[in-house]
Amino acid sequence: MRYSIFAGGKRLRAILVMAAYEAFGMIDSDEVLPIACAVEMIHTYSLIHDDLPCIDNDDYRRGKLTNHKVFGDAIAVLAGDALLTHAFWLISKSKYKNVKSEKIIEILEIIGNAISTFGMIGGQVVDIETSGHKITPKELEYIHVHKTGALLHACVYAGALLANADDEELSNISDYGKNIGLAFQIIDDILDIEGDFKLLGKKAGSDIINQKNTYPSVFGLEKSRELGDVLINSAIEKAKKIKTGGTVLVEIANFIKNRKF
Ligand code: GRG
Repeated sequence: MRYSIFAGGKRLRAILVMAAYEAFGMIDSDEVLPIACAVEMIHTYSLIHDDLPCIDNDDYRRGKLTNHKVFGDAIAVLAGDALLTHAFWLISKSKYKNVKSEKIIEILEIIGNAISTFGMIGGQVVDIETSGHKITPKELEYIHVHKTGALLHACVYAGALLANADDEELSNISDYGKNIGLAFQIIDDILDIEGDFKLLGKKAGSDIINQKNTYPSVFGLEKSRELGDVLINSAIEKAKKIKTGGTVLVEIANFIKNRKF
């Protein structure tokens, strides 16, 4: 668990929870940190499992050997399971940081749903089952929105919920999350073709080896970049609507667009 969680990574999901929370004028890091850490644990679990020989069979992640390469498949499966479980325990412990139980339940609902069969796992299943087959743009969007976008969306939504954002603000942040979520995976697809091992911390080209359907394989590189840009611009528009301060969310959207890792 420690090997993979402290292997590095951008900490984007934790940052999104905190940025959304702070966008609504909140600054109590004690309250938001358990949720931010929990989503990183969930994300790291998904990476450990995704790298397994039975899924993507990758040797490097975050610039280091993948978990199963160091500890073996059985411990890698269990490290992922334990990180996932630990995350929910950590969120429940927010009650000691004076977060109201009803708020904790709302956050559990949004994160639980995002990584369930209705979210990340559902997207991953369709991704695996359609590998090597021709799919429609709609099916591809389903995969990306669920496999990657759902957790990113849940991060900003959970931060906003914790900050007591009202319905209109929740709707804006939700659109922001959906847009950056899909854009993030489109850009990930592009980096899997053009990325550099030293910056990415993992080998590029894994999608082609695993016969994955990606935005570049369905739309071509140029069109994929355009689609990513449209989504990022829509996200920025929504962030700018947050009266209390969406500047950091705008910067994160731009970071996602320009990232090289
Ligand atoms: C249950 C066996 C089993 C497998 C499930 C849940 C799962 C496998 C896979 C989830 C899908 C997944 C891993 C999507 C990839 C999302 C993605 C683009 C990850 C890379 O995120 P970054 O770039 O990584 O933010 P860092 O290392 O910076 O945190």
